[in-house]
Amino acid sequence: MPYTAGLRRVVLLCFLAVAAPSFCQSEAPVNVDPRIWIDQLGYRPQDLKLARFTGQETPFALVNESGKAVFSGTSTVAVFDPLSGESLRTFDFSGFTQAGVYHLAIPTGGRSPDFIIADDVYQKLTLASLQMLTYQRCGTESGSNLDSDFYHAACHLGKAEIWGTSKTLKAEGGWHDAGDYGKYVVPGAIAVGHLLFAWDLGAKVPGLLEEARFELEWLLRMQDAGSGGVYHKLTSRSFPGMDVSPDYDLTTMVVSPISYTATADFGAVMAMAFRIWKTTDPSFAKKCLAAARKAQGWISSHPFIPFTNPAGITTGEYGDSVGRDEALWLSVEMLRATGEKAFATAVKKAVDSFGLRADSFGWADTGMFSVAGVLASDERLIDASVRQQAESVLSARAGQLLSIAKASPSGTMLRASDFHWGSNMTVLDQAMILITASKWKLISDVAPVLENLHYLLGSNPMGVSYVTGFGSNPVKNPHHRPSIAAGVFRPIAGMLSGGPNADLQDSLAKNSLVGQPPAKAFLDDSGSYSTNEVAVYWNTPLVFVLAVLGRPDGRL
Ligand code: G3I
Ligand code: 9MR
Ligand code: ZN
Repeated sequence: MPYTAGLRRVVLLCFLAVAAPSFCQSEAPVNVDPRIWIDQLGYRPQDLKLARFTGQETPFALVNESGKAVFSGTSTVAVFDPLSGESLRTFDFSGFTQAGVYHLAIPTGGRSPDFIIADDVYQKLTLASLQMLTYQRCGTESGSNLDSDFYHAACHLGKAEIWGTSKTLKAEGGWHDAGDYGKYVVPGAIAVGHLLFAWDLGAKVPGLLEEARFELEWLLRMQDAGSGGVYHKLTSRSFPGMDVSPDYDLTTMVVSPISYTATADFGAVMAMAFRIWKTTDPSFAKKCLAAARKAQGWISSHPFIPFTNPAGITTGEYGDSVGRDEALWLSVEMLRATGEKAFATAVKKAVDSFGLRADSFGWADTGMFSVAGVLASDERLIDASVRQQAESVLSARAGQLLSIAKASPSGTMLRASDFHWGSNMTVLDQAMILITASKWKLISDVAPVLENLHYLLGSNPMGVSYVTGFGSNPVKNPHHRPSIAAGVFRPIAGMLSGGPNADLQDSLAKNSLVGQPPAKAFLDDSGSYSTNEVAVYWNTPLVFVLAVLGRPDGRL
């Protein structure tokens, strides 16, 4: 029988009269309804607060800890969601803004898990997502401030062979990349770039600069003193076993040859580091700028050649078929650091040749770093046409993302074509793009930033929070050697899983995810590295978004 307005009101009143007493639950909720998708951490009071529902039309109530229904409404019309293959309705409880612990309930007795409404709902997660980097530190024993269940002694000490030579360099330092113990300059520099960009935007999270500096100090050791070129990575020849803790990985470490993209990314973040430390630590800042200049010198005198693994090395490649985006980013950051006309000329020449691309803050396509850098540059230095192009490409990209979100029943900016390896970074990359556009007043609507965050924290068809240790149903089995080797049957907290990957790129995914809708192509299994690994440069965009959200005024 179709709901009429009057019938609906009767049902709602009956439901509210009955609902409250039955929600005086002290024990953990037993009737959690998986059809209700929510941010399992919660919501900020003044933000849009929408839950998704895959069932039939229904009234709903927002119920407080004492079981009292404090807000009510009715689900919206169902809209098909191509990401999940479900028809989604929405429970809109945005009108309620009082801080507290709540859950959503529907007349059938189903309910959501508890969640929080509070201004600081993401504060603990912000610090934990940054602390993931501390857990990834190489060369030091895990600190007393970390969870003792994951204690390890200092790892990867001694010398690493430089491939193809008889030379060596110190193996320790920097962050282990991900679920493996390799250290890779390209993603490591990108991760530092995310942190320093957040700092540039006024997100002064305690410990953020210290963490970035730990990686920068290792990056400095990866530069060849003679040529200024930067070695691509420092890894074992092949990946160690999944049950090997960092301090028990005694395989020989090998430094892979210098690469164009490693050198350019290295130079860009060294130039950023000069700007950020020039008043607080001038000697470190000068060291970074000198290294950036040497990297620039190498880039200017070498053609782009894509990096491929050298013989005998089978660890992560981070290959890239295009190097001009990295070279442009380096020129932009050198201009910001030095104000020298030569770099303004280089930027204009590159932009006139192949334009600016508001593509991503990712490890392969770095165009958004250049767009953001151009917009932040001194207007007296940057060519007006370059700045205008940066505004234009970013406006177009942000407008496209907003249109996608507006049309999406999930409220996110995601499309079915976004679900590749590391899709959860894409979720955050889109948020970073919107935040950048908002910073330069190119857009005003930033609600999809929060919707993308809500997706990561539970409002998704898997019903999981993709951050370990956070939410009522967090990812539990990431592809992460330190967590597995610890043998405590839980992972280190605060790590973002790579997320659904419709390309089915590991054997478990190939065996069990065929035919799944893109946002369901996920396995919470430590063997599924193409859907469930973690990585420092997937966590740093999470730090960026949370840190910017957590700025004193709370505005984006
Ligand atoms: O974006 C394209 C898409 O347009 C195309 O349709 C699709 C077809 O397969 O490919 C997509 O590119 C994928 C790319 O990730 C997206 O970022 C590639 O297939 C995929 O192979 C590539 O995977 C990379 C993976 O290493 C394998 O090389 C991931 O980006 C990268 O994050 C991951 O990095 C690993 C390190 O090698 C080792 N340490 C762990 C780390 C995280 O898993
Ligand atoms: O653990 C490795 C992970 O960090 C990489 O992202 C992934 C893809 O390169 O490879 C993982 O290592 C697996 C290897 O590729 C195949 N044999 C099993 C290894 C552990 O799962
Ligand atoms: Zn190590």
